[in-house]
Amino acid sequence: MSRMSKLKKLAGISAFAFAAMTAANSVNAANWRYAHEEYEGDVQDVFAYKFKEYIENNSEHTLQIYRFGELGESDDIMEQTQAGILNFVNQSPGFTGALIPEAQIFFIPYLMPTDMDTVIKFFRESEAINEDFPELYAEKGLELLKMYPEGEMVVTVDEPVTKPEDFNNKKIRVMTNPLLSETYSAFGATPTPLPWGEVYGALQTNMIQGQENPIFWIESGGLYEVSPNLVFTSHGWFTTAMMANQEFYLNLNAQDKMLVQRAADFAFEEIIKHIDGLADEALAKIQKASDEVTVTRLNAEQIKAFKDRAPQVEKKYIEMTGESGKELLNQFKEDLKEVQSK
Ligand code: 6CS
Repeated sequence: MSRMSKLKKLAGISAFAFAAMTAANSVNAANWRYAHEEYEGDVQDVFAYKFKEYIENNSEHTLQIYRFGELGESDDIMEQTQAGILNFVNQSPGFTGALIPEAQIFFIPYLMPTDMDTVIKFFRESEAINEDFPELYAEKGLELLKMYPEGEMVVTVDEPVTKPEDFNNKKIRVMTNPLLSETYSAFGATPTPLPWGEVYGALQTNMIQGQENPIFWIESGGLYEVSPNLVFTSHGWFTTAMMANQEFYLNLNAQDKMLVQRAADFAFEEIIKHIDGLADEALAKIQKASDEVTVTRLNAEQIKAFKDRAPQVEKKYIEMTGESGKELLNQFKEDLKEVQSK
């Protein structure tokens, strides 16, 4: 056989092999389903679309994303994920706290630092976040892929608040975990747990007089229109978590498991860039859109009055979570100390 015909034959074989591989890949190609709790362009949506971009650029798989309301409330998408109807879900500890009590740790006020670089470092390096939480989620049939911060919590109220007494007789909406209710009781308010879908209407009809959320969400959800007094209390960060149905994840082959992990790492890095400066931009948009909005940044002395009430919430957290919660809290504090000392 001439050299040329040998080459042609080889090329034919490899073209055949390539076609066979591609066919095999497309036979194995799946359309995965992923739901989150937010709207187009919000932080969880950016995360989901970056995850999709990585998956689709690096495999034959495709990802179908469902935003808030398309499949129900946060609790509905979690149920659908646990049942295996959805493959991936982004649910915030604000709601997961009812299922995994330890996830309420994020609602112990003044536990998290306020400085964004320290917060990000903590999420990257913390043993509690990266080793202990995955075990707790696994007990509920969930493969935790990433926990990430969305922004500092800001309270919006019908009148500016500077001390706990100002919260008296005010119903403040909280996400549906019992510890967050304890926090607002400790702050002097009457906590009112509500799913997200009911918040705007409840503020508009004065059924509640306030709520807490990161600034980007106060802007994108138009909350400032019905709750115009923004109070920066420095008491915590809105944290969220992205995970997979564990049975689905464990049944993936090694290559796809790696793909999913890398896609989550990629989306995390992109989200860190995305949230940098986001709060300031959103505040500027709010101030441009409304003359009614007031901004109150509590000073150190005013913060102290709220912070002094944090130990009673920490005590409640330990009562609610027992030994496992106590261990997690110790690890959490150790990790925070480590990142803060660097
Ligand atoms: O307050 C809430 O319920 C919503 N807040 C944010 C920032 N994301 C989703 C969540 O449902």
